[in-house]
Amino acid sequence: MIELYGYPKSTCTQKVKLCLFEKALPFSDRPVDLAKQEHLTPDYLALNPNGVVPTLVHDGAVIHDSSVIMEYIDEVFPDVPMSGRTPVDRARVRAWLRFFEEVPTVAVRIPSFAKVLLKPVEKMTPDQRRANSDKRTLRKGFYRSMEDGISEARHAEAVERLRMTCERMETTLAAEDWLVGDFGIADACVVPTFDRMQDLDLARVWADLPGVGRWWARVQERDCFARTYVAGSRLASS
Ligand SMILES: N[C@@H](CCC(=O)N[C@@H](CS)C(=O)NCC(=O)O)C(=O)O
Repeated sequence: MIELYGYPKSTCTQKVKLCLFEKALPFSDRPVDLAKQEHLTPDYLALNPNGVVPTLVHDGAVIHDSSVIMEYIDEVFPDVPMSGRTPVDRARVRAWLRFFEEVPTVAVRIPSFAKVLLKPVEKMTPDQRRANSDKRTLRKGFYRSMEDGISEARHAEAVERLRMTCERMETTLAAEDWLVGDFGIADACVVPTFDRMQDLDLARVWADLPGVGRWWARVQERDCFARTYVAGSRLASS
C-alpha cells in the first residue's frame, strides 16, 4: 500500500509521481492543499515535521524528502531500475540529485514566487506577511526574504543558475539520450524544473542547447509525463 501526500502543482511531488508512474506502481493520492496551508496543520506536521510536501507512506513507514523517496521506491521496487546499474552509474545519479537539489530546485522557486506564488502575499499587510513567513517550518527565512517582493537582481541570478544547470546537462545530453543510462531518477529529479520553466515562459533558457532540447522532447513523450502533468498541475496556466 503506497500513499502519496502531495500537491499537484508541487515540483517535488511531481518528481515522485514521475517515478511511481514510470514503474507502474499503484498508489493512493492524499492531497495536501498548499494554497490552503494544509501542510502547516498539526495533523500534517505530525506526519512530516518539515511542513513540506511530498510525504510517502509505504506499508505504514513514513518517508520524507522527494529525492529520498525516489531512491526508496527504486530500492523497494527494482523491476524497472532507475538509479543506475553499476556503482559508478549509481554515484553519477546521486551526484546529479545533489546538484539539482542545490542549484535548479532552489533557483526555480524565485521566478515561481515572482510570477505566481507571491500574489496572495502582496495583498497582506506587513504584519500579516511576517506572520505568514513565521508559520513556515523549513522556509521561514526564505519567506521573510520575499516580504517586500523579489528584486530584479535576485530574479536574474536565479535565471543564471537555471542556465548553468542547462549548460551542465548539455555536456552529457549532447551525446546521450538520458543523464545516466536509461530514463531514471536523475532525469525525474529535474523534469519538474523544466516543466515549471516552460510554464513560466522561461523555455528560452535552454533554446540554443540541442542536446537538452532533444532530451526535453523525449521526456514529454513518456507515459509517466502525461500521467503526472494532468489538468491542475501547472502554476501559471491553470
Ligand atoms: N527537500 C524537500 C523540499 C520539499 C518542498 O520544498 N516542497 C514544497 C513544494 S514543491 C513545499 O511543500 N513548500 C511549502 C511552503 O512553501 O510552505 C523535498 O524534496 O521533499
